[in-house]
Amino acid sequence: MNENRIRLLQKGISLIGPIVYWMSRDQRLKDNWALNFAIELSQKHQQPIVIIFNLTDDFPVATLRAYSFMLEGLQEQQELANKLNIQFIIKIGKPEINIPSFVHQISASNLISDFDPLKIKRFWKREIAKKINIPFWEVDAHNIIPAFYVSQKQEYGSYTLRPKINKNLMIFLDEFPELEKQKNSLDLNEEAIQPDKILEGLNIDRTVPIVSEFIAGEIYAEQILFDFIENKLSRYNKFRNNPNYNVQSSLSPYLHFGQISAQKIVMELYKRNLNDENAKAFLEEIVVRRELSDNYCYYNQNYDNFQGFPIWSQHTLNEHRKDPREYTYNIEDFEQAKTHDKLWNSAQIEMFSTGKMHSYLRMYWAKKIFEWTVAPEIAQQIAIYLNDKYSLDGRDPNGYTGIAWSIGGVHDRAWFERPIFGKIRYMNLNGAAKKFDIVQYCNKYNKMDM
Ligand code: FAD
Ligand code: FO1
Repeated sequence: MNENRIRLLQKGISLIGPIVYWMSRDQRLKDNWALNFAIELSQKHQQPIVIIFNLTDDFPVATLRAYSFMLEGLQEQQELANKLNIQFIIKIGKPEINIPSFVHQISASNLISDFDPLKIKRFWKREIAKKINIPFWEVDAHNIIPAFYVSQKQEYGSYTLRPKINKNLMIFLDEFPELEKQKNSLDLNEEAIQPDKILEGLNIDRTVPIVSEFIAGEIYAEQILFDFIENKLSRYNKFRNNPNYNVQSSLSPYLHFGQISAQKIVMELYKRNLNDENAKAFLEEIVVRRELSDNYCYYNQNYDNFQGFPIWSQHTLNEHRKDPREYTYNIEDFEQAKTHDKLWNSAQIEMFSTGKMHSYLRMYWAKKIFEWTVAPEIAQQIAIYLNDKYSLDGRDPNGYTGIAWSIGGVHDRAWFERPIFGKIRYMNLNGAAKKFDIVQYCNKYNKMDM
């Protein structure tokens, strides 16, 4: 495998013992470079391999909707692991406590983690590194081109990252090795994952119900992928900004939880020689925009606050702080879709009831929260809170970056000046009405009671 996907977070002392893959972001066995690296080490050292997933209920805005989806996926992966003679165990609690104690308990020789730019993950890794003294590796199994390789700095926008991606893409579209039944195994008599039983014991927000629109797991993710390629991709470029057409892939919840690999998705398009404007538009999103979000979160620790915005944007937002607002709402008004704007309320209801809001409306939704709150900092926190609480694909670099784009012009350019927005790109009902039939969209959601 391409060595540039791997980096040693801490050298440590090499011992003889099992290889541990601490699975977190990339919650799948197939098409997972972190697991493939663990298998390489286990074969090289003739040692068994163990996968551990640490479940913590203090993940930001943790809800029943998110944890149920995630646990269904993990249950499916544990069944696959057992077929491959790989132990898959789940621990509940703080990773910075459970991972070091597990490493010591089984006298592991190597610890492998998957890459994630979020602050919470980097904190977990720093704390774990202090408590272990074996080689501690990190593998970017999420991005096609590893975030720590494709660029050494925060990129201005897709136009500066795209050439670096295009230059490297082909060498990182290498075939995934087939998963085989492992020879060595370690009998830890781990319990079978029972999602309902685990959920009962978690301290999570149960007011956000499970959604039926999305069935979790890798098998279902692949079905959605093939359905998208066969039945939607040919209309993607023309209708992707129209929420009345269902041509988006709906893959984001599966990508967020790592239940499907972005690289596999791209390779499926290449395999079919799909390179028309629809494929190009989709690749721009799933490769450039998605990896640009990881770049932003990795190189800008203020990815979730006003300080992360570019200077021009902070300047223009500060200049317009005092502009009068025709409407102002608080978080309850937004959460219950009680604004004066039927389109905005319908988008909120779509997210609340299905766990996923259409891309175009996400931009409109965040920009209007900014327009109808007294300060951009408050707007950003409300948008992050509601997006993370109700979106299945929430709590993700794409979300923090999408909200920073909408409110703080991150990866965007300055537009002509106007009240409240200053030079931040403006969106309104007229703009939306030019793109799609607003009444048709609102009728679909507004009758749903909140
Ligand atoms: P498709 O159009 O089928 O795209 C395929 C994949 O490409 C997506 O799954 C995603 O991985 C990637 N992608 C598409 N658009 C973007 C984008 N603008 N930025 C980065 N990656 C993109 N995406 C999330 O995954 N989680 C979020 O919480 C999230 N919050 C957002 C909030 C706001 C305010 C905005 C403007 C965008 C947000 N996005 C988020 C990005 C984008 O809207 C979603 O990725 C997309 O709607 C997911 O639906 P899909 O998979 O059907 O999209
Ligand atoms: N990752 C973990 O390693 N352990 C968890 O308990 C966990 C909970 C969780 C809940 C909701 C959610 O959206 C993500 C969650 N993640 C967890 C992280 C996830 O796997 C992704 O790594 C990040 O959210 C995306 O960067």
